[in-house]
Amino acid sequence: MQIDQHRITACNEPLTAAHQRRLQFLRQEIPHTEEIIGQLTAFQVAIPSWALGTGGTRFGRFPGGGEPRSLEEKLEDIGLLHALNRGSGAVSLHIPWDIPSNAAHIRTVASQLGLQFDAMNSNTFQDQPGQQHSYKFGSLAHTDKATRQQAIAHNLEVMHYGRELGAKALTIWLSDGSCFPGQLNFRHAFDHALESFGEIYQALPDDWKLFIEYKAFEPNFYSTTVGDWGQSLLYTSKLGPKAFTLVDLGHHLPNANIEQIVALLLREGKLGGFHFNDSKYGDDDLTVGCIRPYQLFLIFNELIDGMDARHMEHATDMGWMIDASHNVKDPLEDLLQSVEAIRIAYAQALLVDRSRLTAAQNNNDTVQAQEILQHAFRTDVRPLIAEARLRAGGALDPLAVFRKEKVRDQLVGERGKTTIATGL
Ligand code: AOS
Ligand code: ZN
Ligand code: ZN
Repeated sequence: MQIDQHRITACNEPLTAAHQRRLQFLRQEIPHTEEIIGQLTAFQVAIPSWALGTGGTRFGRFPGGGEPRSLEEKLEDIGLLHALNRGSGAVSLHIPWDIPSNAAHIRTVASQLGLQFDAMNSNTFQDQPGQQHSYKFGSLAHTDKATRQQAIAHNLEVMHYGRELGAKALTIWLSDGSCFPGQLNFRHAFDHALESFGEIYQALPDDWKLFIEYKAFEPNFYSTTVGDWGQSLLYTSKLGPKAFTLVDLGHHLPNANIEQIVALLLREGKLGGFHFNDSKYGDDDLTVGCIRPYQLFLIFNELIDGMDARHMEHATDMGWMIDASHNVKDPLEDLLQSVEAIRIAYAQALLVDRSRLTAAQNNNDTVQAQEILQHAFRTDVRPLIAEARLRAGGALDPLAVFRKEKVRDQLVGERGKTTIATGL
């Protein structure tokens, strides 16, 4: 299904006067609203193909119905989100869950919906039917060379599909590690992973980037072979200029200072992409900004500071992706909330008065530095985001339109109640 543009316009109509009033107020408060609206319009967040169905935990899964049954239907879902919020015009695919049997057709479907292909994701954390060597004890870092070769070949295959679709990056999240002390030799595991990454890197097209994602634990619970940003940075530094570290917000040990990690990776020119989500404990699947919106703002504050220092384009010089999928919400409503939270944090960070902040820092005026940051964080920037959406043809209130138009009911009608998103 697609949402009729006229329906979006009709839903916007009764909200327009109040929106204009709020926007007008902000214009008086903030000198550069037009610039911020322009930056928001350019800023697109990629939706992961695996977030369109209900996630679940190892204790159960409660699918809500109407979930996409094919890659086309996954793109259709993201097209729905993008039509509403005009901020999720990209998709991050996963192989083998999303093998494009007809890449030309998939490209056409995506371009009709205004969607680009962001980073491709490989999967050597599961065994696939008919696979020769098991990944039970690892893949790219396995002790057995034949298993490593099989995992390398899989990553080359993912790049092949990505090239056919016009993607420009490969994300490797390597789940290899150990569950018990003594299970593996850390040094050998590192060497094996590095050698395997090296072979993949050699095959990477010149205009592609390789993202190495780190994660502290899960599925391994004693050691992870790419366990933190230091380890990822070691690999990406040794590999070369096309290799970058990817930060998934949920992959740190509790209370890690992610904004400082971001600042230093950017300083080294080695931050390539993001997986946004939120968490309270040790998970990586809650809606972006639902638990720690201030941390998200502080991360964006460092992103802008660091990217501007390197003359990077906010919209295009970083892979902006969501990575979250859980058990209780409608996945599409959840994604609308996540995209909104990301854009709010971005806009708030654009408000920070950087010259005053630098002056406060140089004068060691701790109080003033905090005031400057919190002033930006406490500004309600939602009218700017709504205006960016409105100008691009989107909804003033995407969630309200989603509910008013009964999008989920329509999807259930088309696809059935018991469909299960492929791959989940
Ligand atoms: C796993 O925890 C990582 O966040 C991955 O980035 C991702 O969820 C996975 O690759 C999905 O296929
Ligand atoms: Zn991730
Ligand atoms: Zn994760």
